Amino acid sequence: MARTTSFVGIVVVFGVLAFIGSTHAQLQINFYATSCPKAEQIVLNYVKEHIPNAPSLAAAFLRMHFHDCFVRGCDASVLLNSTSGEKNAIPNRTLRGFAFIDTLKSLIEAECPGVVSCADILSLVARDSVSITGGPFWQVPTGRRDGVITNVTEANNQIPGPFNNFTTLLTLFNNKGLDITDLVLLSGAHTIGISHCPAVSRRLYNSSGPGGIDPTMDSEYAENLKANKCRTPNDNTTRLEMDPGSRKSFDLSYYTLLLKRRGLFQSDAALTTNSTSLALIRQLLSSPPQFFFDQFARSIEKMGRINVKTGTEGEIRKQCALVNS
Ligand code: HEM
Ligand SMILES: *[C@@H]1O[C@H](CO)[C@@H](O)[C@H](O)[C@H]1NC(C)=O
Ligand SMILES: *[C@@H]1O[C@H](CO)[C@@H](O)[C@H](O)[C@H]1NC(C)=O
Ligand SMILES: *[C@@H]1O[C@H](CO)[C@@H](O)[C@H](O)[C@H]1NC(C)=O
Ligand SMILES: *[C@@H]1O[C@H](CO)[C@@H](O)[C@H](O)[C@H]1NC(C)=O
Ligand SMILES: *[C@@H]1O[C@H](CO)[C@@H](O)[C@H](O)[C@H]1NC(C)=O
Ligand SMILES: *[C@@H]1O[C@H](CO)[C@@H](O)[C@H](O)[C@H]1NC(C)=O
Ligand SMILES: CC(=O)N[C@H]1CO[C@H](CO)[C@@H](O)[C@@H]1O
Repeated sequence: MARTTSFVGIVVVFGVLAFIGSTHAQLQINFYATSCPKAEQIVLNYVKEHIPNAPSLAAAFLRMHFHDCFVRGCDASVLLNSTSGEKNAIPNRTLRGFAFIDTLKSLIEAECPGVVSCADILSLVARDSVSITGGPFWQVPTGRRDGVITNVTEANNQIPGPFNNFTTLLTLFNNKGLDITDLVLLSGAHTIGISHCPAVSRRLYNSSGPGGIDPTMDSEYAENLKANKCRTPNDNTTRLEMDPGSRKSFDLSYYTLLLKRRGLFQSDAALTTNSTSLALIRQLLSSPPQFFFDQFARSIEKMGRINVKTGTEGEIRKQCALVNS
């Protein structure tokens, strides 16, 4: 019995080493320990100083990190100013906080010029801002390099949208090496932050149920949103929470709402349409919140490794909004 256990242990250790060795050799914890020892502290201090004044930015950076990683890997391509860049993509239109990242980058440049990538800065900001607002903490191995290409079409095609069904969502996640567990857990990010009416109007006004309401949405909830939030089908400015009453708190209530048919987007509701996904939601809800935090951390660390550029690939940008000239 003991022998079997240690044998399994050895196989697991070797498996993990082989995995790390083959796919992300150069990302490492505290990559900047000698080249810019204060980098991670500068990020954390800046986040601590500014996020408490604007807690909703924590959500903005979590989402920005996701959008970055899903297009060309986590390479800060989302931060580039370019008329044909990702910032111009449909899902980007509501991204916020670019100036925060640009200023933080300039502070780090002043400390160690040309050393710390914008891709790492964004990954660290996302982690620290969620963490200081009471959400989970996850490891951010560093050593990412910045990309030089940003392509609006890729962003529109590869970032999941609020109208996607379960199959499409899973396909888009699978395309990035993420699985059904990652889809369910990372969607839990919608426990914080805000959205705008265009992401939900079709479910309220232009669907197959009575009053144009999507029959998969709780009708009382839908009526309430129509009366108090998205009062017209074309409202494109009103903001609404995905997790009403709890949008600043990283907790399980997003999943509770899904089971009450009060997920805001079709893509949220879609997570209850597959039995495997539904079972996972139930498991999250019947476990202590720490289980959600741990599983979320596991999935977002995985997301942070998508197609990263390391070594001599890409560049270390001088300004996050511009490719080096
Ligand atoms: C599963 C597919 C996903 C879809 C279809 C989706 C879609 C959306 C949409 C439509 C919004 C609202 C945008 C607006 O109207 O302002 C939003 C907000 C948000 N999303 Fe997602 N999302 C998905 C997954 C994720 C993931 C994986 C994360 C992060 C790990 C994430 C984090 C967020 C956050 C934090 C917000 C609030 C942003 C803010 O307050 O500014 N989402 N998402
Ligand atoms: C990038 O674009 C933003 C918004 O248009 C602007 O505020 C910022 O100054 C630009 N950054 C650079 C380096 O051009
Ligand atoms: C952007 O990506 C699309 C889809 O992959 C591709 O067809 C297009 O040529 C790319 N645009 C540029 C400017 O590279
Ligand atoms: C999901 O959406 C895709 C693309 O819109 C569509 O082709 C597919 O038939 C849908 N799948 C289901 C099960 O509804
Ligand atoms: C409902 O959606 C269809 C298809 O997207 C569109 O043609 C129609 O104009 C919409 N109706 C309303 C009232 O928005
Ligand atoms: C939002 O709606 C207003 C008024 O209907 C319209 O003028 C504006 O162009 C819309 N904005 C976007 C981004 O669709
Ligand atoms: C749920 O999704 C998984 C992964 O795609 C799939 O294997 C399974 O057949 C789906 N279950 C149902 C009931 O659709
Ligand atoms: C933050 C940002 O750059 N948003 C842009 C997203 O794309 C639209 C056009 O589709 C631009 O108008 C926004 O400025």
